[in-house]
Amino acid sequence: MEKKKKIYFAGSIRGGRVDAKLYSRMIAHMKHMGHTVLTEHVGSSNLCLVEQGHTDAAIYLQDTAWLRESDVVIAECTCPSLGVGYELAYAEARNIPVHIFYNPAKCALSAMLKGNEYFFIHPYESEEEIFTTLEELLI
Ligand code: 6IA
Repeated sequence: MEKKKKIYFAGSIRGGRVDAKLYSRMIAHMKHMGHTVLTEHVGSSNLCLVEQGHTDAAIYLQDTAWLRESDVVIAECTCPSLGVGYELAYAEARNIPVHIFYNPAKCALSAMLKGNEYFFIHPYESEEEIFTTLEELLI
């Protein structure tokens, strides 16, 4: 029987919300597969409202706890984000598998990610490809 995973989904927040709807669809797809996504808020459309009332220190403590708890990190990195870069290095330091998705037509992925053999890099052209890859790697 396939094992249901605890997934840390990483996507840009203060780095820019241009891909927020894509994050939301990726999160919905992983949940539909029966997995737990610890960071569902990353795909939320009214994050600015929700963000009020959480101190940055509390966010950092909660997110790093979720990272340590996760079985795998799935990141969408087309929109560059300092926070996501930090999270990927944090996961690498703890031997948590990291899968990075990006659209090469829209960005040049940082050499610090693309050049690191630890990371599984998934360039994609269409959203369909993302979903197919997620299904293959989350079994
Ligand atoms: O530098 P960035 O803000 O783009 O970093 C984005 C990454 O940091 C995401 O993958 C998140 O896991 C994490 N992150 C950044 N801001 C928040 C946040 N803000 N909450 C949770 N994780 C965050 C408050 C909104 C929340 C209370 C709904």
